[in-house]
Amino acid sequence: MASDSTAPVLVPILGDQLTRNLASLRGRTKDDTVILMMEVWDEATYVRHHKQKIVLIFSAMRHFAAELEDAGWTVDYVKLDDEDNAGSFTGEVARAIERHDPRLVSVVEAGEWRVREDMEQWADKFACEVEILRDDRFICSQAEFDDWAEDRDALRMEFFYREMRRKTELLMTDEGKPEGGEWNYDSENRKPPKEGLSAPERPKFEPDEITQACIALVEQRFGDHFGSLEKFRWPVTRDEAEKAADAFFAERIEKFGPYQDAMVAGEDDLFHSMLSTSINLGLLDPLELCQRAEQSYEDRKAPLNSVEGFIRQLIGWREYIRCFYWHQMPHLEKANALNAQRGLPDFYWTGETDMACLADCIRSTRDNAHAHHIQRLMVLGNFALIAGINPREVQDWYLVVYADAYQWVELPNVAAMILYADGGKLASKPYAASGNYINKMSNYCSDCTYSPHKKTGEGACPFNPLYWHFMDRHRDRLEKNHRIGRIYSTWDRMDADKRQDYLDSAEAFLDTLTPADSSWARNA
Ligand code: FAD
Ligand code: DLZ
Ligand code: SF4
Repeated sequence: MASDSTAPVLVPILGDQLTRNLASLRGRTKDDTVILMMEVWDEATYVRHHKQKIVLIFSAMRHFAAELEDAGWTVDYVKLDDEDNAGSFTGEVARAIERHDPRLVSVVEAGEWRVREDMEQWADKFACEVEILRDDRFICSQAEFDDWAEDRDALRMEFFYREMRRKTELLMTDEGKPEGGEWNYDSENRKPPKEGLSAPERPKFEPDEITQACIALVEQRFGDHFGSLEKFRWPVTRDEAEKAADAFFAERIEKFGPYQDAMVAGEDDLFHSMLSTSINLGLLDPLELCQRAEQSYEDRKAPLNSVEGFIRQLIGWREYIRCFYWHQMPHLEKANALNAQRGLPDFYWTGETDMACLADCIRSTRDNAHAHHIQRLMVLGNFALIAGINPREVQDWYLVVYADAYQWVELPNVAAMILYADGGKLASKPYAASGNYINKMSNYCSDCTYSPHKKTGEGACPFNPLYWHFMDRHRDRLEKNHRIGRIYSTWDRMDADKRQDYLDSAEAFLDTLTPADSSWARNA
């Protein structure tokens, strides 16, 4: 161990910590700091990430390292193909300690359980002091959340969100009341798409030399992973991410609110911000984005339902989901309250299905490593829920396919929000819906082999019988739920033949599903 006070401080920066405002960098001086960034095999392969996700992370890391070096920092950057690459964060930090003989390793806590567990061993493993700092890019600390959650059976986002509004003073009047009188304008976020609804195209960033090198690396080393690289246009630097944010605030936030739940075939972005990849990497600060949104409202450039809706996603859902993850881990990963055991259908990977809604969402996922929230929730997620797909396979799929996916944000959304696998700690009811919902909120059904109006038998939208099959098989649990229990009186009013028809149609459809090979998601 270096006792010498002139020895440097080693600051490892992980792939989703790409900001100069990181707690481990603040207050450090350039001449006694070595920044360590590592492309490692373990991270690139713990699931078989979408190709765009690996390119995005490596390219953003390489750009950030170059930006730091230009600003005069010493950066020790380990590339995936470096000969002696140790393959893991722990292995690379050990090698860097040998190279630099630091007096201290100062790192910001990892966002994921898997990595944080390893990190917590560093102090014992290394003959060098190690400090693990809180990730203060998030507004709510875990201690604050745990306090709030204590003695509550159900952890509803809505009440947490009000606390965050008070804490940040976003959209609050001088009297401490919510702007406009209501905390939440969700009921104004559900406008169905009108004919021909389309949004201005978001800025697309052509791959520069660094990104092209990452594309070549990924084609060579991960060429058989899911997804296409052809449409890779994600922001990979802070400048690009800021341009993407500028375009959102200039052109799309106005309609973000009303059309938040709308879906249009081939319109992959609609009025969504498309900023999650940049926010999660650390290229954009969520609080600053919320302040910009609030400014749009004050400048009368966007209505309250859009601005409140956007702010709710960030200081409400995003913050809440992260704290919920740490509050519920590690058991959340194994939760399966509904005992769902069916394998993930192979069409989630191939996109080959006659169901037009699913086919479009999977196409967008393959082409862009992205699908917007309502597609993830009410099409892809709803199907997995009502068809009874086992949570582990659904979790793997979502973690693989989205460029913004890290376990801390993916897992609560999948296990708790879409699959109700936590038994209702997060969601007050399962988000189960029939074809009627998708028909109302999208134009998918007009181009589908199935009819949303047909309830059972040949040509019926599979969501219709699956919905009742789901409700029937979970009656014991759901009948007691005050938000969904009333549906059973509709079921009971149907004559017995009709009910049997639904159940038979659902069974017949489920029999047609081919389970996917697990090698899509994980290496053997
Ligand atoms: P917008 O619609 O413009 O929303 C603004 C921002 O709010 C997003 O950028 C995001 O940072 C935040 N946000 C919105 N909803 C959520 C939410 N439910 N949880 C956390 N943050 C939210 N988001 C991820 O970042 N990574 C994931 O792995 C991820 N997995 C999801 C899985 C499922 C099953 C579901 C239902 C949602 C998931 N989400 C995930 C949340 C949401 O779908 C994406 O954040 C959003 O689609 C990103 O696109 P956008 O930036 O255009 O979002
Ligand atoms: C997702 C990912 C991938 C694919 N590769 C790397 C990598 O090589 N180096 C790195 O620092 N981070 C990578 N990441 C993001 C990490 O998985 C993420 O920073 C942590 O796991 C969060 O806990
Ligand atoms: Fe999807 Fe059913 Fe509509 Fe087809 S009819 S697009 S399967 S909801």
